[in-house]
Amino acid sequence: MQATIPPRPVLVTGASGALGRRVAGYLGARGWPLRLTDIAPFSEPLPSSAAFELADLQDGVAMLRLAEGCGTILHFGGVSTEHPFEDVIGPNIRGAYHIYEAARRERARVMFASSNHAIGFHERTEPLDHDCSFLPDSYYGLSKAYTELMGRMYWFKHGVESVAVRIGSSFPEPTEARMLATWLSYDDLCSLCERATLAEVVGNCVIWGASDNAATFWRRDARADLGWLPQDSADPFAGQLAAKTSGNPVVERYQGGSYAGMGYTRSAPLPAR
Ligand code: 15L
Repeated sequence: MQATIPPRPVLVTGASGALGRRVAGYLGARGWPLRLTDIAPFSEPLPSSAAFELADLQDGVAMLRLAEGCGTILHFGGVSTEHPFEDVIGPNIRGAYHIYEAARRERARVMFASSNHAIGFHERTEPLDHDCSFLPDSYYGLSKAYTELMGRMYWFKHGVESVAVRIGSSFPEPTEARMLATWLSYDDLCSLCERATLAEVVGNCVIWGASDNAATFWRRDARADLGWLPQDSADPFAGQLAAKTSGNPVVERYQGGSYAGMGYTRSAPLPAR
């Protein structure tokens, strides 16, 4: 069967990171015209349909130029773990603004690599739908929540479509008990990026970025509109990982796990919700 190739190039930010590289390799192997960018060099052979340019998300002019003619921006760039506020704000907030401005100018769609840390202070016992309240567990999670809101503003004000993927834990395989709920396989991530690009209409929607895990914290989202169904599951790892917990009650209580526990100074725990 002939692979579907999007009519306009796809810009991938954060292309040199662990997830960006995977996605670039997967889409490049399908012959998609790709523009890859990152502040770090691309360490793997470049797909033949791809061009790479070193650039900083904080350089708005560079982002406008890179996005020229693109139909979709897969936005993986920025800091991808918890950092001091001052280190997060430039790449993740100013950077996201440059991406949405570029999308507005090009009438492009954005797939934003958001994170479970935008809602990480929800309890693990509380199943969430896509329209749950933001409850960030870190400066990093706050930047993800803010960028999701930015996407909402650009949709209402400018008609820029975006898919915010609240990625759980995307690694080669799950490595601890929490990931029995949050794990997203690389293959499921890549097929999600493909569907987020090819789906006819996405509006402004949220997807829980997790594989088909029985232990999930998450329920309803817009995956049916995208035509995306995860194929992998953390379930086969349950036997070996179920007992692999942190022993820290804050970390074990909240969906964001260790991010909720980082720098935690509250003296008395909040009552259960
Ligand atoms: C994330 O957002 C991080 O990028 C990743 O390194 C993991 O910490 C992941 O969340 C997770 O929650 O497991």
